Amino acid sequence: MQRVGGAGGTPSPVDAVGGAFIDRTPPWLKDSAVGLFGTNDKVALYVGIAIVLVLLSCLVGLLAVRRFVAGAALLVLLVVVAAAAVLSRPQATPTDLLPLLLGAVVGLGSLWFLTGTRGPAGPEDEARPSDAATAGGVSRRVLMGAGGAAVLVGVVGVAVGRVVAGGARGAALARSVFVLPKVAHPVAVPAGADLGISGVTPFIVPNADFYRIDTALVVPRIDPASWSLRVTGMVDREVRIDWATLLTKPMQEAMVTLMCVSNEVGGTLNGNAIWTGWPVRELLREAGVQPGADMVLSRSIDGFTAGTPLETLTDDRNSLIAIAQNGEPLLPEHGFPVRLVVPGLYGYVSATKWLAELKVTTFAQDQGYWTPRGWSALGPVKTQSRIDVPRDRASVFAGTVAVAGVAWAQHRGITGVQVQVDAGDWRDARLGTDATIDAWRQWVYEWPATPGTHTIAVRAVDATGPETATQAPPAPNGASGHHTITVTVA
Ligand SMILES: Nc1nc2c(c(=O)[nH]1)N[C@H]1C(S)=C(S)[C@@H](COP(=O)(O)O)O[C@H]1N2
Ligand SMILES: [Mo]
Repeated sequence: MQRVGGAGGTPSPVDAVGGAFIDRTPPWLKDSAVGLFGTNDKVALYVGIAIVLVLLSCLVGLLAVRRFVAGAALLVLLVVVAAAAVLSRPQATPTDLLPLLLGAVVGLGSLWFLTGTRGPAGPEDEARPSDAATAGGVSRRVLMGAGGAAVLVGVVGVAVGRVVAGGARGAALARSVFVLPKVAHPVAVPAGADLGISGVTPFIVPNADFYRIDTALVVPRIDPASWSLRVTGMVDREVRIDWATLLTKPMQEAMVTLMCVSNEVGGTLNGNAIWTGWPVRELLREAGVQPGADMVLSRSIDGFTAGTPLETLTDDRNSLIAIAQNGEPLLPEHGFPVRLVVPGLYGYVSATKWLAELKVTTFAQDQGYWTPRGWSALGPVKTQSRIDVPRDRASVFAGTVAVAGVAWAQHRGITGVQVQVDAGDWRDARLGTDATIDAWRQWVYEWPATPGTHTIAVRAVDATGPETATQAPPAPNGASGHHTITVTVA
C-alpha cells in the first residue's frame, strides 16, 4: 500500500463528511458537479457544513435542556454518522476517529455542565429547584461551559493547524527531494505562439495559476519514497514501479492543453503546459496487455478513478506518466508525485492525479468515477474557442480593437479561427504559431470598431470544419456553442 506522508493526508471529520457528501452527490447536482468542486466550491462546502453543525448543536442544546438524555443521544448519533463518514474514506485508519472521540467527550461534558445535570432526573432535582438560579451555581456553570467551549475550540484549532502546517511541511520536504531527470528532446515554445496581447491567457499557464479540479477536500501529501504504481488486470504479469525506478526511465516532454469537461462555453477550466514523464505505453508494454482489453482504469491514492480508452494510451501520442509540469515537480494540487496526462481527452477520463494504479480492463466491466454520476464514459475534447479580450460587456473606444483569445482542438489541431461581428461575415483571425496539435493556439482579430453596441462571436476551425454552433451544456460530454460577447463602443 502507498502511504500518505504528512498529516495533510489524514482526513479530519469535517473533511470526511464533506468527502462522503461529494462522493454521494445526487443526480440533481450532476450537471455542475465536476466543476462544482473547484477550489472556491470547497470553501462553500465548508461554510455549509459549519452552518449545519451550528444548527445541529442548537438542536442538541435545546433537546438537552428539556431532557439531557435526548440531547446526549442526538450528539452520540451525530458522532456515529461522522465516524461512518470518516471510515468510508479510502485512506481512513482507526486513528482518524481520535478527533471525533475527543470532540464527543468534550461535547458531552459541556452539555452536562451547561444543562446543570448532576445525574439522572429524579426527585432530588425537584427538591432543589433553585440550584441553577443561585449565583454560585450560575457562575460555576458559565465558567465550566466557557471552559468546555474553549477546549472544544482548542481541539478544533489544533486539528486544523496540524493539517495545514503538517501538510505544507510534508509537501515541501517531498517536493525538494528530487532533481528532475534530463530529457532527450526538450520541448520549447515556438516563437510567435504567444502573441503577447494583454489580457489573453498566457500560452503556457504558470503552474500556480493552473486551474484545479478534483474531488479531494484535503490535497493528498504523498512521500515519493513510499509511492509506487501498480499495473493490474488484463496483463501477462502485474508490474509495480517505484519512484526510484521511474526516475531511471527515459523521460519525454510534451506540450498538452488540459481541459475540464465541466467547462462552460467561454469558461477558463483549461490550461496549457509542458509535461515531463514516461510514456504510459512503455509501462503497459512491460506488463503485456492481454487481448480483449479496451480500457485502462487509472486509480488515484484518494480513490478517484478515470476510464481511458486503451488505444489512447498505446498509440503514438504523448500519453505520459507525468512527474513534472513546466520543468518543476508537480504541485501537490496537480498530482505530486505522479499523474496521468493524455492528449485529446477531458481530464475526468484521463488526467488522474496522485496516481496509484493502472487496471487494464474493459468498458463493459469497469467505470470511471464520474460515469455513474451522469457523465459520458468516453470524453474526447470538443473543438472550441474563447474570447479573452475585450471582456464581455466591456466598453472600448472606436478604432482598431484587438479581439483575441485561445482556441483548442486537442489531438486534431486548430487550423483556423474566425470572428463574426453582429450578423456579418465570418472573418479569419490571425493565429499564433502552431506548437503541436495537442496544444491550444492564441488568436487575434483586429476589429475596426464603430460606435454602438456590438455582439462578437468566435469559432475555431479544425480539419473537420468549424466548431459546432449547437449549444450544449457541459453534461454529459462537454459544452458546445459559439462563445459570444457584447461590447459597447464609444
Ligand atoms: N485524483 C484525482 N485526479 C483527477 C481528478 C480528481 O477528482 N481526482 N479530477 C480530474 C479532472 S475532472 C480534471 S479536469 C483534471 C484537472 O487537473 P488539474 O487540477 O491539474 O488542472 O484532473 C483530473 N484528475
Ligand atoms: Mo474535469
